[in-house]
Amino acid sequence: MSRAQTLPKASCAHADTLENEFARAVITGLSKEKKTLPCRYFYDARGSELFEDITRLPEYYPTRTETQILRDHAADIVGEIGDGELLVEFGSGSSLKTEILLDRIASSIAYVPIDVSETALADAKCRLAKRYPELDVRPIEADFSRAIALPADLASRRKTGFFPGSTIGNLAPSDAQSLLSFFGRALGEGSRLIIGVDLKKDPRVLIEAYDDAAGVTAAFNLNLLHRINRELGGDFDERGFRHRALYDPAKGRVEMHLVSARNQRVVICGRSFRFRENETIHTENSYKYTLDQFREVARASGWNAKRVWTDANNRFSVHELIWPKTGRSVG
Ligand code: SAH
Ligand code: AVI
Repeated sequence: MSRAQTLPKASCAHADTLENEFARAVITGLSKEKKTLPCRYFYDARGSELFEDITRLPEYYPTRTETQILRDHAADIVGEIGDGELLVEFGSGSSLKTEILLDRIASSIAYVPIDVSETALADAKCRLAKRYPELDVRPIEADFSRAIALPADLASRRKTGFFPGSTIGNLAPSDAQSLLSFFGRALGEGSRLIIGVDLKKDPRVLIEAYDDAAGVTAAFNLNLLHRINRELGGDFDERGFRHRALYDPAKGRVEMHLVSARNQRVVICGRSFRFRENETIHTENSYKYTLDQFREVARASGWNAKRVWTDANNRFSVHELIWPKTGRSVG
């Protein structure tokens, strides 16, 4: 019998299928020698709000920089999107960057935002409906790494994928490669993917971006403990953990951790977890690439790298990838 099946349902207040998945992920992650929690669970309603606050922080350069790149090159980026096409966005969040593209698309298209955050999808759909009354918006609340059923009436359309925000950086390069292959197969032959990728830079800039002075990123990280308390009946004491961000130059990634301030025990779903003082829960990786490193991941996943746009300071990149028409095999 798997761990998931042995979870005591009664102690998990709202144990429907998705939350059982959450419970399974939390119990598996906290049972490891080096404790981890998957970063996709940051994005409950409060987490999605906190992420939007992060995007407006002076230290968090990625959103500002990518937005400017998209604005500067919008005409080139949307250039080929024609009538009847489908724009599929992975991890769409607020869909604010999408508006930069939509403002440039003259044709009648359909837009499929995919996200795990129900509230982010609902807010975005409501705003887009007002701003673009003609746009056919079909949100999908799902994990983009799982099989995604596109609406049947839209599935045969020519597709452009949009994956901004450097969310790809939250996966290890080998997982990023698999995810990109999966997107290629899902979008189909001849499709394009416009993907935002954060670039390697001075580690001090990186650390500040993930450990801002106002403590918003700390609140975003700690919110995961509130979510566990609320949805899984956990008894985390937020004051018992501190936010930490570090840059590992060998791995080329920013890591976020929650550091236990003391020896303590926490009960979740009826299970007890022991934390030593200074022991950490590793909650997120944010990999940074050079242009060539990312092109190599894209190439290995089966995509052809076409154009790339960057800002003047080479902080961030937006790549255009093409999924080949020949049906070549990918590993
Ligand atoms: N694309 C937006 C939001 C980036 S934040 C931007 O560029 O600003 C990352 C978004 O991806 C969040 O909205 C989060 O809910 C979503 N997300 C993270 N992991 C996901 C997954 N596995 N499946 C679907 N959505 C995911
Ligand atoms: C969504 N993702 C790319 C963000 C990042 O920069 O890794 C999430 C984030 N974590 C801390 N701040 C922002």
